[in-house]
Amino acid sequence: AHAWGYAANNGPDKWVSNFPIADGPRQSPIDILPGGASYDSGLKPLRLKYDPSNCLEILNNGHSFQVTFADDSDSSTLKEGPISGVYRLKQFHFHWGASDDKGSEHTVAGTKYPAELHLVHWNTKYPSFGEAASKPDGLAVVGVFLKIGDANASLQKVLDAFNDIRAKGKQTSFAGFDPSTLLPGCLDYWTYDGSLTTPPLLESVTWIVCKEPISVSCEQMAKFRSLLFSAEGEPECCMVDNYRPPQPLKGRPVRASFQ
Ligand code: BO1
Ligand code: ZN
Repeated sequence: AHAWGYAANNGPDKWVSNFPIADGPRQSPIDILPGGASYDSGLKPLRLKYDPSNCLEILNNGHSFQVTFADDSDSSTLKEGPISGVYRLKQFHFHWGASDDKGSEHTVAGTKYPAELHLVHWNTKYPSFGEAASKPDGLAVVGVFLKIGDANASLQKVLDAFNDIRAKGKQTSFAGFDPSTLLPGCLDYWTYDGSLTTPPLLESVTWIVCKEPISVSCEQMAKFRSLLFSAEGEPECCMVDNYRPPQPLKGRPVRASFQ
């Protein structure tokens, strides 16, 4: 059996053979139809508290790159919004396209953004990320769209580490980064119950998708595409189009925190 990926022979259409939950009732991402989302006045503002000293390393995992955080205390957390209790930040990563006309996982009335940031948190009512990842209320992922515009100075700090993580399996220390600097000015959001967007596709994610995109320059988007899916010594394969397309909503409600 071959490992999952984003190529024709192992991409999103093939995942169901090894991960039958790919056809499950609460899969992600989805196409968000703003007119189909209901404003819920009971949805609270997000409370994000991130400690830059929890930021540890940056890793090319062969599917994306991720920035990993120490999650052994409640110092970097997400509270309120649509969730109850305390969720800890574990990592953030991105999905992007081969060109600027595609790359996001969620879409808004069919509109694709060039990339999407995911800040991944786990519910501390469970003992670890691994245990939380299989529970219906185990994870909360904040999604932020990237659009082409002004260069993003905060994102540039991340991109400047890419020389050291070009190939799959490479990692390097990445200390002192504050992920709140990647958030849009307005934290209005849509929320729905969904899944991990990569195998194992577990149906454990409360999705919180910000309405407002952040800006990134086309030169910065080009830098994402300089990473490799491949490991050192293998034929070079650019890391692009590492997104899953929208999945059937199957009657799930999508709520908006804003009118
Ligand atoms: S996503 O935010 O839905 N794209 C997403 C997809 C997959 C994971 C996380 C978020 N996977 C998990 C892995 C674990 C790993 C964890 C934290 O990410 O299944 O093995 O420990 O990095
Ligand atoms: Zn993701």
